[in-house]
Amino acid sequence: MKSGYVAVVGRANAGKSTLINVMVGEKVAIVSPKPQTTRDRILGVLTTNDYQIAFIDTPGIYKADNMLNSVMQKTTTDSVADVDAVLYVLDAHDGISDTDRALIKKYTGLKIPTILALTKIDIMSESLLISEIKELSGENAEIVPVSARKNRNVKELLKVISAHLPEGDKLFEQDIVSDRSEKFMVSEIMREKILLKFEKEIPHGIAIIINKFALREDGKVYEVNLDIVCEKPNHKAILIGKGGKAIKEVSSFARSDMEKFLGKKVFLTTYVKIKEDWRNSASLLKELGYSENH
Ligand SMILES: Nc1nc2c(ncn2[C@@H]2O[C@H](COP(=O)(O)OP(=O)(O)OP(=O)(O)O)[C@@H](O)[C@H]2O)c(=O)[nH]1
Ligand SMILES: [Mg+2]
Repeated sequence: MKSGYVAVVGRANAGKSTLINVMVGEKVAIVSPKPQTTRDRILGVLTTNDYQIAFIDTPGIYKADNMLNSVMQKTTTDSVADVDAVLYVLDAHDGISDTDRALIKKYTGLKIPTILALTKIDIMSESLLISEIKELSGENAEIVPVSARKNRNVKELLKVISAHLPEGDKLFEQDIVSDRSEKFMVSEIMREKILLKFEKEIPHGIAIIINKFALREDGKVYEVNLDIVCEKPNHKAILIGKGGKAIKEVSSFARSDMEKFLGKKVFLTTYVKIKEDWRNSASLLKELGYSENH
């Protein structure tokens, strides 16, 4: 069989995590319309009779303007070392930017098979797609147009990726889909609901600390106790809302998704805490799990 690691890279918000979730067939990474949703390297594994692909989801390429961003960008750079193929995800409906051109040059120059997934074709014109394919046809890379949202041409993309992988044994057990713990996913679900509900800079300055993640003795209910860390007192006030309305609403959405994910009831307690400018503090980044070797 064929097996290997595939780094999934591209600009922030291109649709990398959505595409990985569809390819793997399970939600291994959170998704939102805001750039910089993914902060960590996350593995999503797809196993079939013919191949096993270990996708490495990465933080999207974005101008680093604080220490957290720099750590995220390093995570992405490091993720491309030693992979068997690179899947460059391009938001085709947004057009090819100079950043895309430079990044595609960089990855195709690495002498690793590179596949360009032109995604979001469900919301764009065919003529734009054709002109983009023409422009990219000179690159040393296979081009596959897809829609992750409408699950269009994803099987074709998997065929192309697997064809580029070396022959080898499975890297993971048959039933493994992610390298992340349930506790990590629970904290990510909380962050996803905040990304979806709140506007402007607030969601980007949020981190989650899980204080308790335990199954009650009856085996039916998970007790989850977490802190939502924000950067400023006015952010805390917005997160909590009038009479606690906002935090109640966002916690209720998160709880419902956590229950779906865990297959059990969840008893969720949330607190909002302030850690001033944590995105620029090396020690706080470490405490919050965003150190470089994370
Ligand atoms: N219409 C359409 N929207 C999509 C498609 N794929 C992703 N999206 C949307 O694009 C937005 C970004 O998706 P993500 O998967 O979070 O993008 P990402 O590249 O992982 O972003 P970062 O983690 O921030 O780098 C979300 O609102 C998705 O719903 C698609 O095929 N079609
Ligand atoms: Mg992502």
